[in-house]
Amino acid sequence: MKLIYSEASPYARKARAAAIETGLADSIETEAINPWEDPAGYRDLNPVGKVPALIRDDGPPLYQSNIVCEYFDAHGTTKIYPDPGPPRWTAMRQLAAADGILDASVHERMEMMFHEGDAASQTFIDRQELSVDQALDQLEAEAGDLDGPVTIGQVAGACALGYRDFRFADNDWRDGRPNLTAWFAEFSKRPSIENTRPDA
Ligand SMILES: N[C@@H](CCC(=O)N[C@@H](CS)C(=O)NCC(=O)O)C(=O)O
Repeated sequence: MKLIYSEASPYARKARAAAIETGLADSIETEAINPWEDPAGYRDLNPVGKVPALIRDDGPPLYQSNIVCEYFDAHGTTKIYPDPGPPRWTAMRQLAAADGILDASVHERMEMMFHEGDAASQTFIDRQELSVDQALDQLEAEAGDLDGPVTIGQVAGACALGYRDFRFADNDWRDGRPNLTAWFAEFSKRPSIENTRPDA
C-alpha cells in the first residue's frame, strides 16, 4: 500500500504516526505531494483533493485521516483504537479535541492566506482561536487521561500541538498549560512523533 501525504499536513502526520505506532511503517510506501497543486490524477484517488490518501491492495483508495488511521489499526500488529468501553471514549474525546484544534487552526490559516478583499476576517479568526483555546483547555484539564498505552487520541493530540508549534509559534499554547506541556515533551520523544515533525 502507499500513503500519499504532504510534509506540512498535520492530518497526514497523524496517519504517518499511526502507521508507525501500529507497526505498519515498513510495509507502506509513501509519496509526498502538494495537494494545492492538484497533481494530475490525484482526485481519482481522493475526489476532495486533500491529503492524506491511502492506496491499498484490497480495495479502492481511502481518504480522510481518521479512516486511514482506522485501516492501519485493523491491519497492524499494535492496536491504537481501544475496544468499546471507557478507554475508547476517552481516546475518542481526545481525538475530537485534537481534530477540533487542527480544523480551527487550518481554517484560520486558510482565512489569512486566501481571503479576497483588503483583510482577513478578524471575527472568523477570533472564533477559530476561541475553539483552539477551549479544546487546549480540555486537554490540559484532562491531561492525566493522556497517560497509559498509546491511543489514536494521544497521537492526534501530539500532532495538533505540533501543528500549533509549526504554524502558530508566536502564540505559545504552553502558557498556563503545564500538564499538557509536560505530557507533550515526553510523548514527542516517540519515533512516531519525532520522525514525522514537519521541520525535521
Ligand atoms: N478532514 C481531513 C482534512 C485533510 C486536509 O484538510 N488536508 C489539507 C492539508 S493540511 C489539504 O490537503 N488541503 C488541500 C485542499 O484543501 O485542497 C482529514 O482528516 O484528512
